Amino acid sequence: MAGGRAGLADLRGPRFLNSDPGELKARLSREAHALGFDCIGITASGTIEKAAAHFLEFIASGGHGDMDWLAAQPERRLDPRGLWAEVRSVIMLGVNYGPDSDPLTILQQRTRAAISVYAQGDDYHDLIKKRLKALARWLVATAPSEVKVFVDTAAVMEKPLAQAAHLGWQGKHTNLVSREFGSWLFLGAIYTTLELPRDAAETDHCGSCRACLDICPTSAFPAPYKLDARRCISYLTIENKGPIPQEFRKALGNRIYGCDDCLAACPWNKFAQEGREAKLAARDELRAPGLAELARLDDAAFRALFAKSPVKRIGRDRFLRNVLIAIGNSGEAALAEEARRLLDDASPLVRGAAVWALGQLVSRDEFAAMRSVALSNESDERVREEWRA
Ligand code: B12
Ligand code: SF4
Ligand code: SF4
Repeated sequence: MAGGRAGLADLRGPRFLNSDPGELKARLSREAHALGFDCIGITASGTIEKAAAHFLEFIASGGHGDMDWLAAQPERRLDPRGLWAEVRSVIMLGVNYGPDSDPLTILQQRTRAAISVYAQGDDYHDLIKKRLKALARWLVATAPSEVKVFVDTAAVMEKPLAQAAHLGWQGKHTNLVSREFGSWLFLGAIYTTLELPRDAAETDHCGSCRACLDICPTSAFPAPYKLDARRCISYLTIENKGPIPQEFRKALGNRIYGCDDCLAACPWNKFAQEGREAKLAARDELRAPGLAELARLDDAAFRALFAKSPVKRIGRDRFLRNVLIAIGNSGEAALAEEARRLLDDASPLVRGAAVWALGQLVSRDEFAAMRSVALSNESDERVREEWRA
């Protein structure tokens, strides 16, 4: 008997909701906010055709650099149905990670490291995925359907879909800008087989502004709304596996993981609010860590310091490569000692960056003396090139 009653209740709930998708949407929004999302909007397949054409141009121009995964199977990315034929609605969600201070201030402290805002707290992927799954579970229980959740890593064009769902617009720096949260939103998506009421796409509010384009230290924007990822410090310090190309080393300054300059320059940030999620807030030890301390991290210490942080994914060697470029840019002769010690590191990537850093900090004569000794011991061709350069 009890079982019968429960069955009846299950049927009534979804039936009622299915007959009133507007009510379901309102409840979904309340549930999303309760779970910690700061904004939500709904769109569908077939709403990002223009973005799809631009995406193909971007890939054809080679702007994705070594990110082959971005170019692979474009049909999955260009339209949500390419990834999942049954999808009817796309629920886009945002989490505000607005910083509590100006991220550009640290760039003046040349003996300290600038880690981009998004990476000073816990990894947003883990946090948002959990919330997306919780919201998707609620949706399935409330209105029987099938769902898939995505954050960052899948073949989903999150920014154009977020614009189509009214969360914001893709600014000239190519990221989504929100009237409420400025540039500081992480995005996530739920694909569902439900037909839900759609929001109207947001329109562009950049106007004649070009603050983000002008501030970029590596001139990574060939034109407004277009990024050449190969020139972007975020790509160079995170995605790029090899040495940092010579032409960008000085421009990196003390940015050792990602870059926030174009985001921070946006005037729409005046409406931004500090993020409310403690796990995403900056850890004190990652706000302005000393370059000398970072240069001494071995593999175990690196993994301990960056446990739960997105920084851990680049591994100790790539991280030290970045730290050494920042040491070379520090203008602080005392830091030459850290670079000198790393000339013997097991990783050629680290040794090569140490050579460049020393070249910036010691006299020509001192460098020449070290070179003649080093070249007789160094077998890695790329490191030998660094000495000769
Ligand atoms: C690949 C990638 C990168 C690459 C390439 C960045 C890029 N702009 O594409 C690199 C490593 C450089 C990168 C850096 C960063 N990333 Co990233 N990245 C991604 C990822 C995985 C895919 C993005 C993508 O599809 N790129 C391909 C290009 C073609 O897409 P696009 O920028 O949208 O290109 C559009 C414009 O060029 C425009 N366009 C082209 N021509 C024209 C012409 C006209 C006239 C117009 C109007 C438009 C136009 O149309 C294109 C299609 O929409 C997404 C997650 C996801 N799955 O979507 C996160 C994502 C975009 N990244 C994110 C973040 C936070 C960052 C960084 C801020 C991190 C940091 N602090 O270092 C930087 C920002 C750098 C920047 N200015 O973009 C967030 C952005 C959130 C937001 N509010 O927008 C995302 C959405 C991850 C997430 N889930 O939150 N990223
Ligand atoms: S993240 Fe930095 S390097 Fe990349 S486009 Fe923006 S300002 Fe330029
Ligand atoms: S800085 Fe200006 S041009 Fe760039 S995204 Fe913001 S409003 Fe648009």
